[in-house]
Amino acid sequence: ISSIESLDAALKEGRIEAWYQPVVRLADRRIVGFEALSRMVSPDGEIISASAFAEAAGDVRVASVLTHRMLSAVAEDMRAWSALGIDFGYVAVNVTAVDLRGGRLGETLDRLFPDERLMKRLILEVTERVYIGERDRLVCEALAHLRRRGVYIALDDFGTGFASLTHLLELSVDFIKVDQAFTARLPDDDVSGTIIAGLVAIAGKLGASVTAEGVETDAQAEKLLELGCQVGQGFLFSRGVPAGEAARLLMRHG
Ligand code: G
Ligand code: G
Ligand code: MN
Ligand code: NA
Repeated sequence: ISSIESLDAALKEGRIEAWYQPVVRLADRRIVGFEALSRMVSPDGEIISASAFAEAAGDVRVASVLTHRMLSAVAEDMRAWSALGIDFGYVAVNVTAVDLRGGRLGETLDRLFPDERLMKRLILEVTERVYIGERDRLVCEALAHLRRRGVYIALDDFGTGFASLTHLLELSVDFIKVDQAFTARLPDDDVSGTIIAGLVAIAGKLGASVTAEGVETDAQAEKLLELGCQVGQGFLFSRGVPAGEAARLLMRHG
């Protein structure tokens, strides 16, 4: 059974859940938001991480169904947290080029987030892998349009894709998420550190901010702060957790 077929089946059977990895302010480790990560519940109850079906997630046939499922789960969780008076900050949802080229994301968001205040807590995280051509007009226009509606845009896995700096010329983004490959080389690797400090400077000029991914050690977190990077996520703080656990984390140190 291919991963596309099993993702397709899981979506039809309601076995895809949104889990949440905290994003923290490095200075005091307070939670400023979450990245929603999809998890598949296998028929025998095992939790399967998105890396096992990442390729399937980009398939034209299932991508928009997965994105819709994640956005509606996130909308529901945001409403529940709000109703409890919990300040969850921002929630980032991963989207693909397929979603952006489809041109329907704006309407979907209007339907799922009728409350504008909640829509303004949403970040769409676009991985560079999605850019096929050097200039993808449809993708650029879709992002600009969504941003005008008040949704924030993050460039995911920054620094690993093809011509990543080119994207900064063509897209307006709010967050740049530095790929974990750079964080992994900290604190000692000078090249990695210089690249991160450079990105912080570039982001500053663009009115964007940098989030470091894959923070696993205290030494990395301290080095990131030294380099001017204020926000991070990674196993040092927390793995992705179910919505109920995310709420408990917020109440404990949110
Ligand atoms: O959480 P995990 O390490 O399994 O994620 C693996 C990859 O899958 C990451 O690159 C992540 O961006 C991607 N991913 C996680 N959730 C989603 C999702 O809901 N949609 C898409 N398109 N990609 C996702
Ligand atoms: O590509 P994307 O950034 O969406 O991927 C997020 C993925 O990275 C998730 O699968 C998540 O489980 C994984 N991840 C999150 N934090 C860490 C970390 O500290 N170390 C490593 N190795 N992976 C991480
Ligand atoms: Mn991501
Ligand atoms: Na990433």
